[in-house]
Amino acid sequence: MKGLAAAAAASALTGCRSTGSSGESGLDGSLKWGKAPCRFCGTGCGVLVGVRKGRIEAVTGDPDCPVNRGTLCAKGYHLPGILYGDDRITRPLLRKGDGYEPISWDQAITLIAQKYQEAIDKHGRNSVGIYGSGQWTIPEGYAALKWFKGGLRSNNIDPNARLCMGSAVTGHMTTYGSDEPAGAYDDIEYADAIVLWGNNMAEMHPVLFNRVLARKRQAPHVQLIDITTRRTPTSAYADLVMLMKPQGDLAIANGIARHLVHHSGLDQQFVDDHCTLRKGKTNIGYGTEDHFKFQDKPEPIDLEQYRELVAPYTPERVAELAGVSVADLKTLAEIYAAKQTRVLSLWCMGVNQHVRGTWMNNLIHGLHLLSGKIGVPGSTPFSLTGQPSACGTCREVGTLAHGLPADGHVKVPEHRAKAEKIWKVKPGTIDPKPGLHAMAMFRALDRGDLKVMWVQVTNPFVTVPNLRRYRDGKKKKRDDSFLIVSDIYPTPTTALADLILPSCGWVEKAGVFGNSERRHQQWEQLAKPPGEAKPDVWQTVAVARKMGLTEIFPETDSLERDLYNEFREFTLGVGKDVPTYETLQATHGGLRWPYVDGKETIYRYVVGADPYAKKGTRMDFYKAKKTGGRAVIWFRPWEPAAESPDEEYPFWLCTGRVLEHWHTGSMTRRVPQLHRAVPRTYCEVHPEDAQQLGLRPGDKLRITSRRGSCELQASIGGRGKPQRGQLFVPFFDESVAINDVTLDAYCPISKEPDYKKCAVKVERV
Ligand SMILES: Nc1nc2c(c(=O)[nH]1)N[C@H]1C(S)=C(S)[C@@H](COP(=O)(O)OP(=O)(O)OC[C@H]3O[C@@H](n4cnc5c(=O)[nH]c(N)nc54)[C@H](O)[C@@H]3O)O[C@H]1N2
Ligand SMILES: Nc1nc2c(c(=O)[nH]1)N[C@H]1C(S)=C(S)[C@@H](COP(=O)(O)OP(=O)(O)OC[C@H]3O[C@@H](n4cnc5c(=O)[nH]c(N)nc54)[C@H](O)[C@@H]3O)O[C@H]1N2
Ligand code: SF4
Ligand SMILES: [Mo]
Repeated sequence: MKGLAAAAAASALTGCRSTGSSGESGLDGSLKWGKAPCRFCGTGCGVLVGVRKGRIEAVTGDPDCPVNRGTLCAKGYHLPGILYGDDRITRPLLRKGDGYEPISWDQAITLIAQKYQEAIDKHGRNSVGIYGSGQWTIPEGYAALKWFKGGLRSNNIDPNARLCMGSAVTGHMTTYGSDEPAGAYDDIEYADAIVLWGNNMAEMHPVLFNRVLARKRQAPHVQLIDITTRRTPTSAYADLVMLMKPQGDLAIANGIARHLVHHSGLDQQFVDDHCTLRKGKTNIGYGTEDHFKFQDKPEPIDLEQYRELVAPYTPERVAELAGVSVADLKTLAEIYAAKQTRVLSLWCMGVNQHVRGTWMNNLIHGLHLLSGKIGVPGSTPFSLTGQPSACGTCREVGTLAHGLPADGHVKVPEHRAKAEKIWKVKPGTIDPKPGLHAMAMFRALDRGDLKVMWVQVTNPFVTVPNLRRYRDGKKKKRDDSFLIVSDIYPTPTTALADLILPSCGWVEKAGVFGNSERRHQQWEQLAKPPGEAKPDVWQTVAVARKMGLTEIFPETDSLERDLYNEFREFTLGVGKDVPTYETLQATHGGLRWPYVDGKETIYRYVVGADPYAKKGTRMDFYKAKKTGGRAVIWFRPWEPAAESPDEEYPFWLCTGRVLEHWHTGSMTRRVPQLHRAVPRTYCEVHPEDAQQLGLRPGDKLRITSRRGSCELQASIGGRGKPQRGQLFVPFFDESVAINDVTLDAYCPISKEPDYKKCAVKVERV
């Protein structure tokens, strides 16, 4: 595989580098090269794609992309295979009895328009919804947002990124007044210590993890700390592995904060110059009830009050709450306290998929603000993104129930007015009330309140928690319910659809993605789609136009270019300036915003590095308008998980992923090499628990929670090693509905569910 890639790389250099943008489609029979970002994880590796006669023959890492500098991970090298499974959906399919019949695109578009209009006429604009994705391209997400909020006047648009980056968004917004990180991947190359707060980087962000390992090789003093509930392949590279109890992170972070303000490490000058302190509500609930509502109430506090609030988090108490040793805690606290040590904190789903996810995000940012470890190369809190464009499409475009582009919120009159002006719709068009967030949308579907729903580039009937409720909800016979699903393959979600639409995948269409470090990358259509497959953006716009919204979606020769450039208008002058589509077309490896005067920004908010940062000594938190340009250090306490093991359900269940597969496996399980590598899911069990349960590797076991159960094989001493009393199951295998077992409790602030913690029992089958 690697040899093939190296050969491809050699020819790619001449075939693509010189053109600066994509090659041609290779229709004349020669191999033509084009550029694209990888369509998997939020790392955002640049890929060179070799196409002959409209079919991808080779891929290689783009040596000109600063993210990956020519490398790829196993999934990246198998990108072509994900498009060439033998059961691609090639025609629109309408449910007829128990089966489906093919219909034309014209019939499909007319039917969707009619279904949406009927539901709106009969039940109001809140009876319809669209559920999208962090795998949407920016033009796809922007079109859906504009159609819904500017056209249908409904705010019921939310993406799967709610299940993933929701807490990162609320974490950034409540800390800095603007979403997305201050730092960039460049920080890796300057860090003295890299602290992972609950992420398995070796498997989930492998190419970025390579950069971490390279940094360690170049500078052997660099420490890697893995705070985790389970030993993962990442742990093998760590200098210190802190195995903690689930939910123990809240205690650990407070313990370090206590050390900083009671002992050493507080950067008083930085806090005085750039920060302000707050506490919020406590005992905030878990969102398990329908119609759950929560509004935080920030209260200003001073440093003395903060000191008192964190005082109870003594090393002994933290050790008890988190199950870690006092000695390890001290080591970690001293890393954050040491004046000269540059610390990079990284995190992903362990922190975000958390019933106190916003709090955990606030706490990690807080450690860096208290110690002044931000805005210096190598020192920064950096939230890793899951999907390729959760940042670009969901967070920057604002395809969230409350969102508008560039940090906009439907509640804010000026944000609505700006959108109405750019969209050229009547003032007052946008509904000021946020719509249904992801979990609320699925609950509304179950209750029958949501009549028409379109699902694009996501597979929710595998991936939402407490799945049985929502699957059964969709199966209830209702004459007025209509589910549309756009996908490239049949999935458990298309199996529930009333209408299935064939989509173009990855480079079968043009697009733009935005990765974890604010980098936008554009690509052209390079390969031929199968059958009648159409880009998702085309599908959305066709329906909008059919519903009479031709003024907001005028005819054009490039939807992608026009929609992207229109989205760009929102970003200009507000510190989120993205380049034009044309600039991105001519650039290899993308550019990071704010992009001003032809220059990208690596270190956001840093005076001298960010063109918007003008005031202040070192940093200028110019987006924190509500707090007078000061970043917020939050006091957030430890609170228990929504559900903890008890006598009846004595185990913790954690769920997640493996290196070879992407989420529900719809794509990677169709690549024979990846499928063979990990053909079925499994349940990791600690050897001593296994012995007590009478389980040997490969034995069948049943996991049961208060919500559901499933059967799968035991893995003992495999790739990941859970602690005693804990289990781990990857969710890539659609034949095992592990989400029937998980709990739909969520962070009351971000509404992101906690897939990492629920109580289960296990038995041998
Ligand atoms: N190969 C591959 N790569 C991917 C993906 C994929 O499907 N396959 N998906 C991408 C996406 S969308 C995402 S979101 C990311 C996910 O990337 P990660 O978050 O790295 O991976 P997960 O397997 O979801 O989560 C595993 C981590 O959760 C931590 N954890 C469990 N409980 C707790 C807790 O109580 N507190 C804390 N702090 N941590 C806890 C564990 O320690 C473990 O390290 O991966 C991205 N990359
Ligand atoms: N138990 C458990 N559940 C989880 C999580 C967990 O850790 N544990 N993590 C959550 C997180 S972080 C995430 S991000 C979600 C991910 O959850 P999903 O988004 O539901 O999972 P994917 O498999 O990525 O679904 C993407 C779908 O889009 C299809 N597709 C691919 N390309 C295209 C295209 O160009 N157009 C269209 N229309 N379709 C396309 C694929 O075939 C696939 O069916 O899962 C969440 N669910
Ligand atoms: S690290 Fe992520 S973006 Fe890079 S090749 Fe692998 S899956 Fe693709
Ligand atoms: Mo994710």
